[in-house]
Amino acid sequence: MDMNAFSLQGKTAWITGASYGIGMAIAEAYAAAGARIVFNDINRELVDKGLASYAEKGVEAKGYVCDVTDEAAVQALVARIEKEVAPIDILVNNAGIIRRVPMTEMSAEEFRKVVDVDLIAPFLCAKAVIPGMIARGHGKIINICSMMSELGRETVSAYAAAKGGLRMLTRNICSEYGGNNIQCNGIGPGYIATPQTAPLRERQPDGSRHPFDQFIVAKTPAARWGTVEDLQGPAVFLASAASDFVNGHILYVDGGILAYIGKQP
Ligand code: NAP
Ligand code: GCO
Repeated sequence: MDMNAFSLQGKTAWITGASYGIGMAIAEAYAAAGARIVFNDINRELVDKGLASYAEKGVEAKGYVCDVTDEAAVQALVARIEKEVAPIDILVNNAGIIRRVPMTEMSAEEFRKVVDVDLIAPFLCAKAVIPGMIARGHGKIINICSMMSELGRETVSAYAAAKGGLRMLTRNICSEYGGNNIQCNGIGPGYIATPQTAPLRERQPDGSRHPFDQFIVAKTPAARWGTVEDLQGPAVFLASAASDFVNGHILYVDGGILAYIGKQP
C-alpha cells in the first residue's frame, strides 16, 4: 500500500468554527498532512484569536468572519476562498452550539437556533461547495456529528435532533453525490474535553469531580474523556484518498462508549 494515500498535500481544507477546540485540532492535523487551511468563525475577535493560536503552533491559516447560518454569507465566503486561496477540496462542518435546557422549558426560538447552527448550516456549507467539487471531479465533506446522533439524554433535545439529522444529511449527501466522487462522512466524537463540555467537568464546591464527569468516565471503556487530539487521525483518514471508498459512514471516536452497556452497579 502507498502510505501517501493518507497525505493531504496540495489540498485546500475549509473548517468551519475552527478558532479553537475540535475544529482547530482538525485544522492542525490537516496542515501537518500537507493541506492549506482556511477557517471561519462567527466574529472578528474569535477569528483573530484563532489566527494568533495557529501562528503560535506554526500553522499557516487564513481566517474569515462568517456566520454559517447565513446562506448569502456562506456563498460569498466560498467564492472569496476560491478566489483568494484555492478551490475547496475538503469541507469540515465543525461549527456548532449546544443549549442544555429541559425540553418543556426550551423556547421554539432556542430550539430553532441550535438546529440552525448544527444542521441547517452544514447543509448550507455543503450546498455551497458541492458544485465546485462536482466540476473538479472530487471532494470530501466531513460533518462533525455526535454521540447524540445515536443517543438522547436529558436537556439536549435540540442538539440531539440536529445531530441526528446531521447523521442522515451525511448519508444523503453520500447518496446524492457519491457518483460525482464526493465522499461525505461524519465523525461522531464521544465526550471530548473542550470549552463546550467544560460545564460537565467543573469541580464541585467541595472539590469533588462533577457527577457527570464521573458518569462519563464510568460509561467509557477507555475510562477517560476524549481529547481533541484523539480526533486528528480519524479526521485525516476521512479527508484523504485512503477513504475514497468510504461514504455515508459515521466514524464514532468515543472510547467505546456507544458499544458499552456499563458496569453492573
Ligand atoms: P464549540 O465550543 O462547540 O465550538 C464550536 C465553534 O463554532 C466555536 O468557535 C463557535 O463560536 C463556532 N460557532 C458557533 N456558531 C457559529 C456560527 N453560527 N457561525 C460560525 N461559527 C460558529 O467547540 P467544540 O467542543 O470544539 O465542538 C466542535 C464541534 O464538535 C461542534 O459541532 C460540536 O457539536 C461537536 N462535538 C463536540 C463534542 C465535545 O464533547 N466537545 C462532542 C461531539 C461533538 P462561539 O465560541 O461563538 O460559540
Ligand atoms: C452533552 C454533551 C454532548 C457532547 C457530545 C457527545 O451535554 O451531553 O455536550 O452532547 O457535546 O455531543 O458526543
